[in-house]
Amino acid sequence: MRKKIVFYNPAAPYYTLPLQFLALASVLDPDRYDVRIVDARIETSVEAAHEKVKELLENAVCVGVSIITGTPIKDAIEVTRLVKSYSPSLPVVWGGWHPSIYPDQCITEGMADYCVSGQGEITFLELLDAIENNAGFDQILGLTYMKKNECVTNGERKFVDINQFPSYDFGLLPLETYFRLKGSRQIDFYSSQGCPYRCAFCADPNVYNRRWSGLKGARMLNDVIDVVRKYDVEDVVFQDENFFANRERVMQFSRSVREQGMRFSWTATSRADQIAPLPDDLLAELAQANLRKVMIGAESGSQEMLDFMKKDTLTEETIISAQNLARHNIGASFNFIVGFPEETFENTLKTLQTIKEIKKIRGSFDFNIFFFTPYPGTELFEYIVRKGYKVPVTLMEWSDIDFVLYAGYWVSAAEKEYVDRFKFYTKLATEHNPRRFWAKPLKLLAKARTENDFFHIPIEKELINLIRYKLLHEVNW
Ligand code: B12
Ligand code: SF4
Repeated sequence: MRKKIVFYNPAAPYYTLPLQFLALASVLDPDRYDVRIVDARIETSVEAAHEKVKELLENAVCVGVSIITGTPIKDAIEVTRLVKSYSPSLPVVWGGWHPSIYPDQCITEGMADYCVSGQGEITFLELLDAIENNAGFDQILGLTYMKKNECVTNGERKFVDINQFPSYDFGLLPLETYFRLKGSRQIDFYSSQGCPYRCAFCADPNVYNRRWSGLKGARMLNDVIDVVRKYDVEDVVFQDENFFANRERVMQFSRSVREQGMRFSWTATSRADQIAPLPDDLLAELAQANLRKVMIGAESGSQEMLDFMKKDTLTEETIISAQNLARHNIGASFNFIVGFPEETFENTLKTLQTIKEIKKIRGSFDFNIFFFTPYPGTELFEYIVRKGYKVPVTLMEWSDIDFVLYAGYWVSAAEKEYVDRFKFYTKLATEHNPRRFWAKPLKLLAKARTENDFFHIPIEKELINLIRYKLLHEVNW
């Protein structure tokens, strides 16, 4: 009889497909294991998600929980407690970005029995074998566990080329439910793992040691086409750390998509120094292959800050990227980070200026501004610890951080407010929603404000905040 593997994705307000479980399931023998995925994000409540887990515990080999740093940790702890209270001897395995960096903490404070660091496929497979056969765990690389009351971490696992792993089975997920929640027949896809760059604010260089591997052109195309056809998918979002890391691979994919007459649109992650040097024929090729949007980690409009965070890009490249994409009618979303300790307000203003320039190039280009968060396992985390700044220490402290709204305590309230108002008015000024014709006067006012950098007395912002919380939510400021 097949044994159950129960995977749990902690609660969060997003509907991205839990690709990590499809990756782990891809290496498991389906004749031997019955993989069940409970995603608290698509359940009616966290309680309902926990109830589902409870019902699945019988005949399970283990429960696997995936965790990124921040609020998902809280639910991970709760579900682990729940499993322990109903099936005390059933192993609970934690994996993902937070356990990769702090495996000991996740075991000693989070009650996990095992933690898997980094790429999880082979480690998890070997762990299952060891659990089922009552074998030892010392040889399983990438694993942390309790041995005779001591938390031990085995050696690091070598990064495996992802072409060696089988294709994902998207049938393991209730895709129609995700489509309904996402509002379109959109899937997320993972075509490469890791990243060769060294950005000091990012955990990737630590978790994957700057290694990168991507599905080869033909395999990638087949896998994507397979899922697109099978589930009538209209849009594919490549959630790779760095989709454009290998230009030849991307161009091969684009050419094949066009040649095969595929109609789905797609979105992918990139860097300014990957898009800026693209010649017009390649940009045209991408546009013809229905590249809908590129998500660019632009990070800053100040060269000083880009150098500080080791982004290894130039501010001009951000602008050239925007011009390139606009010329070929490809959408874009630019991510920025401000509020580093010791970042001057002048540098923050340079970032806001860059956003204004991007918006002038194409009003519909989107942007996000995040306040710097000292992610664990990053070079800048070590830096700010050395500088004496206070950072989260315990697992519970890490779980208290809401990254989306977080601003370090070193950012003054006035600076935070200025950036928030800039974000609000710039988005409102360039928002295009024909249904909201009544918002036109507000838009005009916002335009005047952004053009003159005048964000005092934000009555409209307060009003919208107060009266139309829903509207605010829709516009996604
Ligand atoms: C999609 C995505 C999102 C989605 C949802 C993420 C999610 N899973 O919940 C959205 C858009 C909502 C999002 C939001 C954010 N995200 Co995000 N996101 C991603 C992204 C691009 C893809 C995730 C993915 O599907 N990967 C594909 C799978 C196959 O890879 P994987 O998750 O790493 O899984 C492998 C291993 O980690 C391991 N594994 C994972 N889980 C498990 C579980 C078990 C049991 C085992 C054994 C192994 C295992 O095995 C897998 C196969 O090898 C990643 C970057 C990336 N490419 O991974 C960033 C990433 C996870 N996000 C990150 C961040 C920082 C954020 C934000 C804070 C951004 C922001 N400033 O707002 C927010 C807030 C999240 C929150 N706290 O709630 C960081 C996490 C850093 C950290 N320390 O946790 C990442 C790594 C980006 C980065 N390079 O910095 N994100
Ligand atoms: S921020 Fe992006 S480019 Fe930089 S190391 Fe992380 S994944 Fe790579």
